Amino acid sequence: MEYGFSETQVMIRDLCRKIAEEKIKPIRAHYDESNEFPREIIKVFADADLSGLYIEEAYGGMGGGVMDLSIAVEEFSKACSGIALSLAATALGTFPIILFGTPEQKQQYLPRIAKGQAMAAFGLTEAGAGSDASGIQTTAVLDGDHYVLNGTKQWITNGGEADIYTVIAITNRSKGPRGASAFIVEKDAPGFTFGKKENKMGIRASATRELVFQDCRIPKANLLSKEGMGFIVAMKTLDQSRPGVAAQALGIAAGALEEAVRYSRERRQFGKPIAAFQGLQFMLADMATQVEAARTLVYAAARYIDSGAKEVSKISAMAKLFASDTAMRVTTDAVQVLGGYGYMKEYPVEKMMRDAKITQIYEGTNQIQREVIALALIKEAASQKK
Ligand code: COS
Repeated sequence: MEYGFSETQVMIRDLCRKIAEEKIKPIRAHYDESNEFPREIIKVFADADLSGLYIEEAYGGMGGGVMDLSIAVEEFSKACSGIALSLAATALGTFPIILFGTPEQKQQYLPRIAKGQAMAAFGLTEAGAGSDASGIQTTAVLDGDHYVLNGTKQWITNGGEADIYTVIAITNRSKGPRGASAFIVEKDAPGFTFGKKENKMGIRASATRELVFQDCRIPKANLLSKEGMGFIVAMKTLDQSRPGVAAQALGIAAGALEEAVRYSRERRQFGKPIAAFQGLQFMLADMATQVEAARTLVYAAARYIDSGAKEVSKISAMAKLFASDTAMRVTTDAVQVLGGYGYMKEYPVEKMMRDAKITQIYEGTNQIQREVIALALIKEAASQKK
């Protein structure tokens, strides 16, 4: 199926599929095992002109949107979602600049990201502030021409590897969520260091680190939008980025389905391929139907965002919720189809099952997604009554 792709999107899909097959599949087990960051593949993305898929052409990008990014993330995630995440997490760190940056800020940062010369990351979460994003403690205090940041961000994807960080910090605690502000912090800013690298269950090719700010001085010009807009910057960014997590989950599920179908045609028991047994056929049929339903919702969300629609929180959260729950179910079933072999590291489905789990957790747990969806429903109903 072509899913109504434009010619460019078909090209992006085919190119990413080729890279996934030829460059990612052969190395995925190594990076999963070693917990190292796959620098070599970042260069492949850049050389293939894929780093700036979602960045305006005026800033050196390809001028696509969330849909083009989702196509790439899906294809790469079929092979390895940890490796694909370096691209998606750079997009997460770049969206605040795309959405809220001044022309000067865009000119300063976007071309480097678009050309693959710089990676980005997004710093919101802290040890005590996960779902409760407005509970962050990191502070930013204006001192002459600089802001001075103090605090620690936790579990930051691309941490230590990225060159450009968008960071949410409190500038006026008495104002609650309206007291947060968003900043661009470069890796070499004085007072900015990195904490321990996490040892994770899945997506192990992805770097997850703490960001530590100790009297970190950044130019005043690195404030994004206005003081007090940090929470809104964060929420709008997540609205834009959640389809990327959904695309990652979709890719994982689709990759696991491919493995399950292939194996069930090869594996023989009781004198015939296990694909000939109806119990297994029903499992494969359910898995495929769930993958297709997730794909439809992910593409709908991405296209809706790209259309310039204003209220995108609901569909974005729905896509993330549905695709990630699908990834968990489908990968678990894929392990079941492969049986004892599925549980072994020689086959990729056990890794896919481990990788799937995080998609139900990060960029807002699926409990938070349900809250976002319900709040949007209530808001819509209230506005219809007026
Ligand atoms: N777009 C624009 N504005 C938004 C918004 C959005 N998507 N979501 C919330 N806001 C606004 C609200 O309208 C409100 O504005 P006012 O101050 O004018 O009333 C303000 O932001 C505060 O919103 P709210 O009261 O709903 O904030 P809560 O603290 O209750 O938080 C949730 C809402 C739970 C939805 C939010 O904290 C969240 O998404 N948490 C998960 C964070 C997350 O995804 N973390 C993962 C790590 S980041 S990779």
